[in-house]
Amino acid sequence: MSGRLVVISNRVADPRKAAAGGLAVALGDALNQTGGLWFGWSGTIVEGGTPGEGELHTQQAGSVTLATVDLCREDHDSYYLGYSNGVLWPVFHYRLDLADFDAGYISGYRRANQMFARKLLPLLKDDDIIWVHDYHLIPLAAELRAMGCKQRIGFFLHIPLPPPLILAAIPQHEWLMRSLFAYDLVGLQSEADVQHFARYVQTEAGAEDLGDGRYRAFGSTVCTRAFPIGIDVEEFSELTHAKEARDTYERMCEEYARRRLLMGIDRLDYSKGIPHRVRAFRELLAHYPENQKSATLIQIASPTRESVDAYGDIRRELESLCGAINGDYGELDWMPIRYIHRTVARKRVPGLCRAARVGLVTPLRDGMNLVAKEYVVAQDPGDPGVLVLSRFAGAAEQLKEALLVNPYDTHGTAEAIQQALQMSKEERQRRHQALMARIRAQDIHWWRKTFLQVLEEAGSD
Ligand code: ADQ
Repeated sequence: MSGRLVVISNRVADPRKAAAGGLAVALGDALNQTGGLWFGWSGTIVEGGTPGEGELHTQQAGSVTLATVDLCREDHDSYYLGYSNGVLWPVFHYRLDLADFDAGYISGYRRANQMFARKLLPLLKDDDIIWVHDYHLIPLAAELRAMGCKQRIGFFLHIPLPPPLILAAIPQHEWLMRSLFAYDLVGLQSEADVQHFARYVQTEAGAEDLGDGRYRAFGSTVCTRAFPIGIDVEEFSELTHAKEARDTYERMCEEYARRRLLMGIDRLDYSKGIPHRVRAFRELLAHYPENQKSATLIQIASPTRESVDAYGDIRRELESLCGAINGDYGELDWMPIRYIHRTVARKRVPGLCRAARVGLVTPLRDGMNLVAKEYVVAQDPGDPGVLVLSRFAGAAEQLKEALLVNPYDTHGTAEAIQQALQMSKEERQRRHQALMARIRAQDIHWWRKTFLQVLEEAGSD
């Protein structure tokens, strides 16, 4: 890469810390190589602060500079809770019913993006390459350009881009999509997302298709491509064989020696389809009673965005559903569902995955879904478990050897789980091998390198 890398995302992680996770580590690698800058919200909310104002903090993490800005309560509530997580997140996940189009939010979203641009601009160098992440920051490049920023700027959307008619329900849809044309490159998770982008700009904005993913509209040209995000396969394999994961695996095997484990691990988000999954498990018990007393579903759901109403609703729904199933089917020595509302230490996740005969990854809609890839990597290649994957996860475009399901179809999902539980070892091995090859070929390092390479080329037109 010719210039310094500048990463901008809503939250910033110290890449030196182990708990930072795959994305922070992968971006941290690239930032370290170029002595880069990572910029975002500090996580601090200032009560009674002035809207559009926030203190800038800088900190050195090895050769990487971490620069973060505080948000006042009003900006946090409208930019983060209101517009990002109350409008963009639900609509981009096709949930118009959950969107709260309160007119007040958009001004806070713009104000926070303008402030980020204002604070970032003096920190930039002429040959920097800027990489903006996710739906919180869609208008950031347009704000930077309005302030005279000429550097190459790329954007990656971690969540799905919905079809044009769904997008058009957002009152500011045209402004949002126009904002994307201030970037040199817009990266999306899947080919389906790229098609939605192309259809939107052609039908709603009369864009000209210049070929090779390039579109001209709103007086600018942008390049759009799919860059399916991967995981750090080496790091996750090492984690799988480290002490904490091995201990977890052994404890699970001991505890559930007479059972077959099914596992789900997600943030407790309505996009993840957890109640649908639990209903499919109930259907499995009802329809294939041989699984009663033998199959146990462990569902770990970490608390997330609890001050947004829809998240309280899903929590209550799940608690009552799990309670009802355990009440109806449970025995003195067997509970069908173990529901745990907590974040599990990252080091233990591979051990849990490896102990599960079936990995249930059944979102109603998901940009990619990294749990699907983690589950596969954590398996014992000699005796692997089976991944049951929603066709509506971005990962389904790559992971074709999983058992693909429609999570809205409770009966169909139950049948797939039964098929997974009965699958021969040879078939499990064959599928696992093919999945591993795909996950390895497009890991997180491939994702980062490919995006940055295309961004450099896109900028040199
Ligand atoms: P998320 O919606 O957060 O990410 P996902 O891709 O599944 O979803 O990543 C979640 C990560 O958190 C995984 O590494 C997983 O192991 C971990 N995790 C989840 N629940 C946990 C729990 N209870 N305890 C411990 N760890 C837990 C968004 C998009 C996705 C996209 C990613 C990356 O919504 O579609 O794949 O960004 O682009």
